[in-house]
Amino acid sequence: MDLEREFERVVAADHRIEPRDWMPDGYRKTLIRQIAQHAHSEIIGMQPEGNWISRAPSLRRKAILLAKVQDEAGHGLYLYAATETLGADRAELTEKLVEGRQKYSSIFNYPTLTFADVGVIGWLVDGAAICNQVPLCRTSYGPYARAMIRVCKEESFHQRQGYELLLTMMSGTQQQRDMVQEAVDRWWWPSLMMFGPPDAESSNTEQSMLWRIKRHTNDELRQRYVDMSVPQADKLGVTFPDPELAWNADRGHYDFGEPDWTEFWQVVKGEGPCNAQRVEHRRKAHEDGAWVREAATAYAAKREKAA
Ligand code: BYC
Repeated sequence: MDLEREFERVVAADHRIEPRDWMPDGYRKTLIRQIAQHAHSEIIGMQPEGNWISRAPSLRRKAILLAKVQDEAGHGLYLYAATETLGADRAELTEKLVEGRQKYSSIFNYPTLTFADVGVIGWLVDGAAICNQVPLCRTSYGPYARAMIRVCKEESFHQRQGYELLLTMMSGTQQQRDMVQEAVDRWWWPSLMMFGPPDAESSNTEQSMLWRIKRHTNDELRQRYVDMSVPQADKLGVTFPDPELAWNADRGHYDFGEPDWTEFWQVVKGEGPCNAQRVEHRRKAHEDGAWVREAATAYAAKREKAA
């Protein structure tokens, strides 16, 4: 009982819960679920952009994209390490991912059809990620909060590279401008879905807010993201495919239309355009990497024996 009170006191005081502190089982389980989903998203998220590394239009763009995709791998690793501080087993989490028993972000189940998608992912997808993850730097679990600080720094760099790529394309030919607009049209609604279902349908938000794992609701963050993105779109010279998007002076926010939640749940259930392909690719990469894991384990064992 004292332990529970101490846990509540630490959370209420906005201090951090650390790995060896007592925590309720539900808190541990929710964290493992959210952080694992986040880690899987970073790792699966390498695929849509990785698809363009070999076809980047210049050496500069190739080097930038390679570095960005590598950063996402790094984010996945910090996050898997954070789940390990909660007692999760990394290999088990990967198994759950490839068997479709654990989720990853819906956004990565859409295809990247043109090079403009690389810019739009940087701008809109990393932009949504930042909006969602900056508050997570104050999440109540210490290792997750600290991982988020570094991740957010890198994500903001990613967002700027995406925006810079798009600014370059927008000052090019009409065909390039059309490519950018077409990519924005495809990614806008899926990027709004990244924040999760509407608050009324979000099964975890209430408890996660009480535990200060989440600091804002899904709808609050979605609104913040729309408000942040509209001026950026204006500056870039593109529009969002939403006839209901309009400034509401009374609310001091943009009004916007409802994402297609039927599509969202289909994608979450595994029926999006690229779900099967993404998971299969991850499964194969994991299998192909077995010899590296075996060699690393054998090397570590040999060093331990020698020491
Ligand atoms: N996609 O109760 P809710 C990145 C699930 S990586 C799929 O609101 P919660 C990046 C949810 O899991 C982006 N599933 O859930 C990487 C729950 O199902 P379960 C990833 C979704 O957890 C590379 C159910 O729906 N970012 O940015 O309170 C390159 C009900 O939802 C989604 C993170 O993971 C979705 N979009 O809130 C570039 C951030 N939304 O588990 C960029 C950390 C919801 O009960 N995560 N679901 O079966 C979070 O902040 C929260 O987990 C969410 C969802 C806001 C995503």
